[in-house]
Amino acid sequence: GGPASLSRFRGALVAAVLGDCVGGEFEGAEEVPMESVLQHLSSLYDETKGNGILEYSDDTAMARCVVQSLLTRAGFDEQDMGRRFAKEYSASPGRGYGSGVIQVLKKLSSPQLSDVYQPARDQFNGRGSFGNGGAMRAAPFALAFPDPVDVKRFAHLGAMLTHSCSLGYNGAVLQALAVHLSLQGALDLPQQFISRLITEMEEVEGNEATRNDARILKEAEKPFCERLHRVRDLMDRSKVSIEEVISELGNGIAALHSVPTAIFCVLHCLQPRECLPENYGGVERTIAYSLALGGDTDTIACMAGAIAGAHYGIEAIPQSWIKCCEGAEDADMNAERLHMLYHQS
Ligand code: 8NA
Ligand code: MG
Ligand code: MG
Repeated sequence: GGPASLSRFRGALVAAVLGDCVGGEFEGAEEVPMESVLQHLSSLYDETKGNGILEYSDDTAMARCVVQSLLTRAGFDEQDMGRRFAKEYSASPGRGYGSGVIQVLKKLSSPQLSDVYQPARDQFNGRGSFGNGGAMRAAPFALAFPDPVDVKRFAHLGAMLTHSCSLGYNGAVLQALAVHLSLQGALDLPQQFISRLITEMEEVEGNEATRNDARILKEAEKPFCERLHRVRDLMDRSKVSIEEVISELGNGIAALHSVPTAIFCVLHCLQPRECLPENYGGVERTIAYSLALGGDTDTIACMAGAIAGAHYGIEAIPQSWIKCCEGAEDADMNAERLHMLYHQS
């Protein structure tokens, strides 16, 4: 489809859910042979196997709250979004939330709370979380607001409800920007795509808060920019091993060690790859490759899925995958509603 077509919206929201559901199998695994990934994925095509529904985790649970809040309020409302996170957590606490963020979610349910951003600021002795929990639910911001200024602003504020460290919320801004650009068709020119992300993040990271957090955590002055340059270097190489990707970009629960990684997965899988079945389309390649990196597989596949889905569209997603993933059909319906909201504003 053309820029910001319905197919791209549906692809983004549905593939994010698939990445989360399918990736749960390998979450936290240190090494994941591609053979195991392909075996896991092959069972999804076989509807006769009836291997039950793959459940979604915190990634999708929180993204659903973001979507519902944006749709109900027809824009960003931090009180409403915070309340939805808290309510969702108390209704299903067993979705695999990070161990720190649980404190925030409990405090967010207090009726006495006067500043909805305060619980997040209190995390980790006042330094805030740098986990990828803000980034994993950032895609819907790109689907609600056509103007990149709004995408950046609201992805930042939406992440701040749980992640007040710049290495956390800037990961959410980067993820939302990647989905925004992909939705416009920017992945047709991969070199320009990565250059535009670097240019945007130069500005996003060009402030005192980022410099300060980066210094404390002994990272480069503009941590995400530095990682995006590594992504560009890896893109330019004809052969890259999984081990190199992990050591250059990471596969962990920090936003810095997973958002650039997810972006790389999408870029690397724009073309067929030797290690992946020839009959795989782009979304299948991207999700399979993300899982083979190990580590925080559900979240990396969820973020890569959103970016890839916005590029290839819903037609690239196998129906049989949608049928075995909890929440995938809901995501498809919500994508249509977000598409309307996006084109209204
Ligand atoms: P979070 O805010 O609790 O952060 C995740 C973890 O990162 C924390 O529990 C800490 O260990 C560490 N951390 C974050 N900020 C700091 C800091 N300033 N100082 C020291 N340590 C820090 O949770 P989240 O919402 O960011 O979740 C991140 C990931 O954890 C998600 O992928 C989610 O799925 C979850 N998770 C991951 C695994 C896994 O094995 N990869 C397992 C269960 C849950
Ligand atoms: Mg998860
Ligand atoms: Mg995870």
